[in-house]
Amino acid sequence: MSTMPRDTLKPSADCDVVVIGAGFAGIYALWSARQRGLSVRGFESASDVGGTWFWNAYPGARCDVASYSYAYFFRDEFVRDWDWSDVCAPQQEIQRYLRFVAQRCGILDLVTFDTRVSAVHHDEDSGLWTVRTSGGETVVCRYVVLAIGALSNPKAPDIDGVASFKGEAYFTSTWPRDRTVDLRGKRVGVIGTGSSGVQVIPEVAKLAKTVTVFQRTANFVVPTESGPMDPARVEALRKDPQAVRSGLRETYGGNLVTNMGQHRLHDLDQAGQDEALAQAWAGKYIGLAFRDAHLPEANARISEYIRARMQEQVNDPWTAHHLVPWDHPFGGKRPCRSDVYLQTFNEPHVRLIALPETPIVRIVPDGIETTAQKFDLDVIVYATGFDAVSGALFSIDIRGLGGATMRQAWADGPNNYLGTMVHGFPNLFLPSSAMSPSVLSNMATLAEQQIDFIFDSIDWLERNGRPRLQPRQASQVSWREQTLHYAQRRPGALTTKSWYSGANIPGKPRVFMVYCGGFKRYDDICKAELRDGFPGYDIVGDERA
Ligand code: N01
Repeated sequence: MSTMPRDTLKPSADCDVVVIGAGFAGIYALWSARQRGLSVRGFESASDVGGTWFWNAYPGARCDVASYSYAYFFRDEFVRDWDWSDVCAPQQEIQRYLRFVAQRCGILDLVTFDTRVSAVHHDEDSGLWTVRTSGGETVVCRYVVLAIGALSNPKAPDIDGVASFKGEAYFTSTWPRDRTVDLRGKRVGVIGTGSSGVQVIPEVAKLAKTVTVFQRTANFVVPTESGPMDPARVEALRKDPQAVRSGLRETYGGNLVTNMGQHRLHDLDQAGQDEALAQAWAGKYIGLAFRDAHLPEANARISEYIRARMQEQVNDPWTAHHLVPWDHPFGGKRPCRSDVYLQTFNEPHVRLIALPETPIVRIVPDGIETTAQKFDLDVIVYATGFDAVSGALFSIDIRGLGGATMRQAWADGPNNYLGTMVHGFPNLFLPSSAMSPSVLSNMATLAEQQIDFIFDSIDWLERNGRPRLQPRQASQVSWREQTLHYAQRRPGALTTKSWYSGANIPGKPRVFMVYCGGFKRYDDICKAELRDGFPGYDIVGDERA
């Protein structure tokens, strides 16, 4: 039997930080750790960096947030040395960009690729975390950054007979990257008409013999900003990237939008409203044009305007009517953006099936059966979305204080403070998670802001004798209330069925997951915590207490 004193039996850390995931947030986290003198390891389940931009390699995938601000700003060289080909950059280009940044930052060697993290367990005595991987490796560390993304766990299709299909089946969320999927001359069925479906369907239609689109819920589809980058705007960004970086955090959505919120619709007469709406539609910024877009009256007018513009683009009246969302207001869930989606339904080989009228009964070996007819198909494309936020989190066995699991902590839905930490899980950080500005902001700006907040917090802990930080229960309760408060002010947020509130997954607790109080307000609250010594947190082992 060992006679070693108890202290020497405690595990010691292999490194200061483990970062899980190498997308936008993970790459910046790895760089930040090293920059601040911390030792760091990274794990990534994919074979390369990119996160969402690695996996969602479906035809037509591109960013519908403008490249002017959907990029890193933490080093001037990334603004000055990278040329975007389009205001809405395609998926392959964004993935190349992320590799370029990772290479320039010298963080690729820190990451073990093709490796999934299976467990992350806290040891109360030592205050350390043990990270276990699918490759059988164990790493002990002080801090864990779970940069695993909000939309990284595909939703399993809840349709009978999925496994029985004998043709080819593809998910937009895990589209093959090692070969070209040949859809030429094939009969293709696409299930799902969210942002991914809206982008993939026009591309499928260019090649397939027939395209049958199975739509359960129509979505708002507004124009994209796609087109060449404006050299004057690029020049302005390059002049002082750090000023741009600070400026992004002063906005509502973390975006550089020059034409945002010029009017209040309410202040204009009917003719003035018509003109302002037409300008906003032609300028491709209708979602951001009006200061009172969040008020029910203005929102109803904007929704009505977009529905009319959508219907105009489709020749067949039945199809036009069914492609328009009548069940929710604009912004109630994430609007889709495309300049070609609606017109695709004017092609003779493209057909819309409205599932509320004729639901899918089952998938059969050679196609899809609805209550009205059987569709013979060679290929099924699932654009059926994600088990957002908690899906990816629960795929890892996470245990905090007292061995409590993250599943237990989130039994009633996501629960955290400032979107980044969970009570009972000290020194474990969750960028891009629930109850942050999330997808209602620019995710690139958010990644930099949250990673800065996380590493400023870690710096503070390192300077103060390495105590452990966890949010107070009361802070979580209040943060959930604040998130709900702002959601209540957003038309349709709490009444529309969407992944924002977990409503796309049967049985998932309904909690609105996006903080709609605006990026600036969010950033100010984070800064106040740092400035005031973390009043919303418990600091375990703080020698000053
Ligand atoms: O997923 P979704 P997504 N039977 O959940 C349908 C981001 N993104 O991958 O609405 C029939 O929006 C489902 O129908 P319903 C963006 O944040 C960004 O498209 O549940 N249909 C819906 O139509 C976005 O919000 C970009 O009735 C079924 C669709 O599948 C998020 O990713 C591009 C079904 C799923 O839509 C998710 O978008 C792409 C079933 N059993 C995505 N199950 C950018 O450009 C599901 N559906 C930045």
